[in-house]
Amino acid sequence: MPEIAPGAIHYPGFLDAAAQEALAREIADVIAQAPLFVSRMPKSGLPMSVRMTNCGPLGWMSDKDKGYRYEPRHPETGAPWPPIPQMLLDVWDALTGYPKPPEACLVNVYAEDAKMGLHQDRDEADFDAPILSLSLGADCRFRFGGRKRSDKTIAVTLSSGDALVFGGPARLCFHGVDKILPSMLTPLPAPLAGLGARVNLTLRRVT
Ligand code: MD3
Ligand code: FE
Repeated sequence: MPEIAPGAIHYPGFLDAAAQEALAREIADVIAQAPLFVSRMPKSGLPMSVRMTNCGPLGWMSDKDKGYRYEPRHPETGAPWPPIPQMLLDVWDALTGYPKPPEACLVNVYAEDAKMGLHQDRDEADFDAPILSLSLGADCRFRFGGRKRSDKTIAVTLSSGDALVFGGPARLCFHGVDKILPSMLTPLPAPLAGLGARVNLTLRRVT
């Protein structure tokens, strides 16, 4: 398990093919209950290129007027987010060992041309808890830097089934997704096929 930076541990292929398919079924269920939506940048109102939804007590979203935040309900249906699937709670326990369960699981769906600019995750009240990320489908070029935007960055390829845990000094490091890599080799598992090229799940404590 290479530590890509202090506090950032990469578990390549943590989920085998059967576990990836089981997870894809769970996430397809989540999307059926909480449809994918597009968040917008604060102030400019420009749409993000990633489509998203959430499960868990709280979900991350952003719009023009109120900006980045967590909400207990879907912005379009008004329904509470569906629960976090048990298999994700089990992965959280296994990889983070954190004594409290995740409160938010953000589901990011990337089309082949989607990306995510360099940013910090700082919309949470609790920076002590780690963040867990799981990837499905196409590889991506993930970028990881330091606590300042201008710090040196490294590129890491994330592949289907990979897990990453960001704790301690890595929790507030800048990161983003430069690009999705050609997806012909690793399509999304069947339950998610057609929605995009890559899915990333990010589990967090919020309060
Ligand atoms: C490092 N998602 O949703 S996952 C995000 O692939 C986000 O969808 C990306 O960045 C994605 O905020 C990257 C890896 C990740 C997630 C959260 C982090 C890396 C992180 C938080 C702190 C440091
Ligand atoms: Fe992030």
